Amino acid sequence: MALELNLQNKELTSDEIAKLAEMRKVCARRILLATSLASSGHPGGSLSTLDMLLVTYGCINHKPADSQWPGRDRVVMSIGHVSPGVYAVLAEYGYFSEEDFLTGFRRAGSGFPGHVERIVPGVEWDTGNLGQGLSTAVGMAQAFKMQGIDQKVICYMGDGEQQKGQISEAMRYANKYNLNNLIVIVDRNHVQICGSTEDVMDIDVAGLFEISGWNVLKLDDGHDTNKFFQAFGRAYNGEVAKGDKPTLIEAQTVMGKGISFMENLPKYHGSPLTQEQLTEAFQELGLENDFDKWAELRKKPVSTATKVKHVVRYPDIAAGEPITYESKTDCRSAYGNALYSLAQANNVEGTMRIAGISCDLEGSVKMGDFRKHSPSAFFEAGIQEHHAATMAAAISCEEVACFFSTFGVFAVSEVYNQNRISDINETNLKVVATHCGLDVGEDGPTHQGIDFIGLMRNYFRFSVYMPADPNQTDRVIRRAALDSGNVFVGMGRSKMDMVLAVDGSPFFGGDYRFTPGKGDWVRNGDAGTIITYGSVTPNVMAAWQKLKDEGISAAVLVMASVVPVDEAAIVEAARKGPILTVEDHHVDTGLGALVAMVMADNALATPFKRLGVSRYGSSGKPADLYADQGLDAAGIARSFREML
Ligand SMILES: Cc1ncc(C[n+]2csc(CCOP(=O)(O)OP(=O)(O)O)c2C)c(N)n1
Repeated sequence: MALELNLQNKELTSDEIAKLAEMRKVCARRILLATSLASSGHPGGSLSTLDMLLVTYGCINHKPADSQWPGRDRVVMSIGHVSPGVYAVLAEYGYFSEEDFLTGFRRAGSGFPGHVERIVPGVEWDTGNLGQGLSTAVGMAQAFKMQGIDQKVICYMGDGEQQKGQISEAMRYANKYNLNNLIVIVDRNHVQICGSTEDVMDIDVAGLFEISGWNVLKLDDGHDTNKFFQAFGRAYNGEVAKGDKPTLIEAQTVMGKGISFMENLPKYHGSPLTQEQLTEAFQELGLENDFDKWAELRKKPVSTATKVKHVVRYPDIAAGEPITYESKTDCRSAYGNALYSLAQANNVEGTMRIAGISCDLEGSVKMGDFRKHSPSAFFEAGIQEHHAATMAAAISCEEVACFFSTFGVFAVSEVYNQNRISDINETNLKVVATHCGLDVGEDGPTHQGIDFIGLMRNYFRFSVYMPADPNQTDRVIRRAALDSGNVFVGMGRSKMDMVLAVDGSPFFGGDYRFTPGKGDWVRNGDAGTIITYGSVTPNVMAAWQKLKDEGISAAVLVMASVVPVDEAAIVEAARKGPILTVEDHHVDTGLGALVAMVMADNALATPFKRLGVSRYGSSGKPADLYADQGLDAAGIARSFREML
């Protein structure tokens, strides 16, 4: 390895300082070349973080030849835009070659994207949307604590970035849960895109961390490798005032450090140098400008040889014994009971495999029994959903099945971009949202999430399950825990009747097992099919009975697996006859839209009607809200008749 620094030493030796200075020069050249070759990218912040990054990788536990060695410390680059600096340093430590980086940077399909991504050996998280990286680092640190693992997490952040509110959420959380295995380094260069941080939006960075309970180490020169080494060593070794708390190193730096005409200019946050400027910069570094040689090499087809598939460890989960409910109950309680049962089957102090996170709604989302059983795996994040969603996703990549629960509106639309970044990072998050749809009732339209399917379908790696009753909820939750990958499970608030088979037994009870991508034919019939899921299923069953009493025999297809959807079952229904979709969701962006798409894709035409929420609901009893939008049994039966 290029350099190994011993954190037991009080300071760097003069040889180490000289070596770091040499490495800086090599890396500064790479940063400038890469951005000029790509005609884009972020040289300024790369040069301001450079010295600290070089020392950090010299100090931490890692194995460049085995970039995903499980025992490694984690470095999360919340400032994903300083990718040139990160790649330059990782190349210096032997993760890949300089040629790989310089010929690939920012080229389509290459292994070196514009913002750091985990396809690059040594990168831990795809970032770029500022303000989320600390929550990711907190999640990793929390997962290590929960499992008794002694590894550190280091998070690099910008000073402009500190303006994001999610960071305050993460700060408070890390303090509350005593994450003393977490070190944050803020690159305090006082510059962001549109000017100085003081002009754009002034923030007392250290003060904010301080009042949130952190240790704060202020460094007057983040380019002084010896000073940074000492501060980093204190933080890493816990030689700080509050040994049980996380530590911030606020390091004063210079944007564009080392190239006289770049220093302190916002322009160079995101502008590469021209050819002439590059020559001038290289003269300052005492180097030749070999731009042309590299530009020639970049004409070769792009190489993908360095790309890695990031391995996330998902635990083997025991599903426990399914519970069958006979009498009216709510899906929320079935979720809470299933989660408790999963904790009993999987959580042993020291190897906790199921974690739960709520945002001041533990009682409403029924996580109480889980918390009592596994207090060290339950995390109350407060009303800080942005942080909680990101943190939960990071925990889910550390051999833990992590359940994040809150109301539908707060679990999906509130944190849409956080979940999107988790989706990009191929996490194993389990979002279980209660209080979806008009079924929320009296709390009114601000609380009635009716857009979750449309939003979730924008992601490429989220399954979406909407169980039809508490028995199906029990089986859906157990299945979600078994499978790796991102899963959303949505449910309403009210108590409901079980869906019964024709013989009167619970359809989803006993031996029923939920299979992703499979619909369930709950009733057969030849007049047409009602396709439904979730809270309105009892109304559909009542409508089925009404129609039957009138001599109309409808089939009922329950589509709890909305993503992936059971295309074959939809095609079968369309071939049989008319289709009515019924859902407690925006009528244009839910299951109805999906069924229409499947029919169009398969060139199938049949009488077809979509029933759903066609305007914001009001505040009132769910039954009245359903009747108001034609989603009660009478309305569903009427629509079916009209369609025929
Ligand atoms: C949420 C979000 N908003 C806006 C941006 C666009 N953006 C990228 S970098 C940046 C400025 C960051 O400033 P700072 O943290 O000081 O980084 P530095 O300029 O020092 O590299 C902005 C606004 C973004 N990436 N994410």
